Amino acid sequence: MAIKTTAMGRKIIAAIIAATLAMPAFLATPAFASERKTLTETTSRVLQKAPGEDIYRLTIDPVTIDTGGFQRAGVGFNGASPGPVLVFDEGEEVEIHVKNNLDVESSIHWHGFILPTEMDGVPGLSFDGIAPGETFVYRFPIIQSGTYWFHSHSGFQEPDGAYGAIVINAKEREPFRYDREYIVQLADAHPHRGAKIMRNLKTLDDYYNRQQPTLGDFFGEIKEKGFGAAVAHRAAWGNMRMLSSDIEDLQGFTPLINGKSAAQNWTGEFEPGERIRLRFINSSAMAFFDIRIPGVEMLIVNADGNNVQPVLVDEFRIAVA
Ligand SMILES: [Cu+2]
Repeated sequence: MAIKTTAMGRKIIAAIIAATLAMPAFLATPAFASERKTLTETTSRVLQKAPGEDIYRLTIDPVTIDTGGFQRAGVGFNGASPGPVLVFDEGEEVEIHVKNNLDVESSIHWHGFILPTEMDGVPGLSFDGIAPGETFVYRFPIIQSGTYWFHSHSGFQEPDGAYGAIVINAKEREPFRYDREYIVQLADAHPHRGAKIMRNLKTLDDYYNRQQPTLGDFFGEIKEKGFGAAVAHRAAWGNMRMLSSDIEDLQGFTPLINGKSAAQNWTGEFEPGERIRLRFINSSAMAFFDIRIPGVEMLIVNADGNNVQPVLVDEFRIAVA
């Protein structure tokens, strides 16, 4: 069972600069005729502080997940999945009030953050969770920079939709330049809620295997390699209590970019010749993504919040965080 219930997996977050073909990726020093377009300008989803308050307010809410292909009940922040984008500055101290509007316990874990244990947001480990109707106040200093994310750490709320992106602006000047930036938060939505998936898998481990080997396949194998070899093959898989077609526990996900399916077509606009910083985050329960922008090379400049020796790629793979 690979659906994620804890944040044990390594965070793999890559920030990418993609250069359009109109401009050689390394050498061109673009004329900065226009101002840099920050996230606040490129996405309406950046969370602002309420007027007159120096705090952020988040709510954990029941939402509807709609991929265009299916709709189901889920969990989100401030009424949406994914939740708002949080933009912090390295060096600041943040205060975030989180109200749980669900009828079950909830929590927010700040993925990849270096912070005091009691602010980490893992129920049973660093705090008691947030009871229905209650508000928990997170307060911590921001002592790092880069691209991160936050998610519920209770039950299956995260694969059910309770995730959002975080960007921390670096205090020092970064060793690369860009004209515009976007969040590209990847996820996988399943038509079944996490609890239902767990129940089905506990009842029948191949419940979600859509390619069950059939009797016809068996006869085909006999014809191909003989009766003895066909039986031995079946027996070997039987001893492992697995199906030969069992490449993943759970099939049927719809991949999402910023909460939108391929049909819903998330779009990031740019002008020809601009350098775009794409901040990739894999918030999936299970899906790895192979990322490619046809005809465009990408320069990887930062991973897990650390600047890296730039690597020019035309495709990269990003694992579950
Ligand atoms: Cu996490």
